Amino acid sequence: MVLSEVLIVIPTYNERENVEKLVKAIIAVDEDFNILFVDDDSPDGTGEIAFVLSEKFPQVQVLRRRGERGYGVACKDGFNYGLKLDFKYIFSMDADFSHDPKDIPRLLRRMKNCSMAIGSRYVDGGKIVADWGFFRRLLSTWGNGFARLSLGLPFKDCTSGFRGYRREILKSLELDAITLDGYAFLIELLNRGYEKGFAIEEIPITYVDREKGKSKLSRKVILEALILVIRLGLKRFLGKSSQAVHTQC
Ligand SMILES: Nc1nc2c(ncn2[C@@H]2O[C@H](COP(=O)(O)OP(=O)(O)O)[C@@H](O)[C@H]2O)c(=O)[nH]1
Ligand SMILES: [Mg+2]
Repeated sequence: MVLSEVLIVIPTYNERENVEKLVKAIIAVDEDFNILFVDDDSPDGTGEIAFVLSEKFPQVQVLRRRGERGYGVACKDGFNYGLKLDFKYIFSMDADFSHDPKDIPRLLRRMKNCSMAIGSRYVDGGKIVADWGFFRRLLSTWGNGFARLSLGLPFKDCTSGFRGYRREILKSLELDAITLDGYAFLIELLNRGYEKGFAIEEIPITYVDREKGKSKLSRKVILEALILVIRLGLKRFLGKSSQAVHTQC
């Protein structure tokens, strides 16, 4: 481990072709960034490769989880690790180069004035460079629009996994109570942070589709996010209408 304030949490599942290149790319940006791979016992040996990298680079640590799978839980374990070791700034990013390590300093600079910085594909200046089919594009844009409207969130990209958090916000979000996975995990964290009044900013990024390996996006992940948004949306709506009844009385 190197002495610094920044930890970058990278959940991995079957990313053997990406991890070494990613470590080198992050270190090229700033050799003081610490990197934590949280691997769920990937069958393709990503965990072993990450472990070898951790012996070669003092910046790299590995959390190998056995018998459990999930993007959300992996991030949560990574965040708890960062909190325990007193990191001031904790990032999450994907292992597949969809998120550019060169953007980290830009997010970090903005975090001097806010508690969470979201690498956003949907604000002005942000974009997606991907050969996504109709369904994936629809899912991302409509999914984000639906989450925004239904939860009343003033953010354009609620499902970006490229984020920087100050330790204070992670500490106050009661991470252990969140059991959701995938996009639902990301939406839930954002919603909690917003409800608690933390300053959250979106910073434009260019999201590039992965070149190596496969997406783990599953129907279960999509369904879970949909159910969460409907549940929280209904809660918000019912809360508002009962407030209106009280005001009328
Ligand atoms: N530890 C862990 N990481 C995961 C899991 N599923 C996905 N990931 C990682 O989370 C990141 C985003 O996943 P990805 O498949 O690229 O999702 P997509 O970008 O929505 O298509 C990548 O770094 C994956 O390796 C999982 O079950 N466990
Ligand atoms: Mg990806």
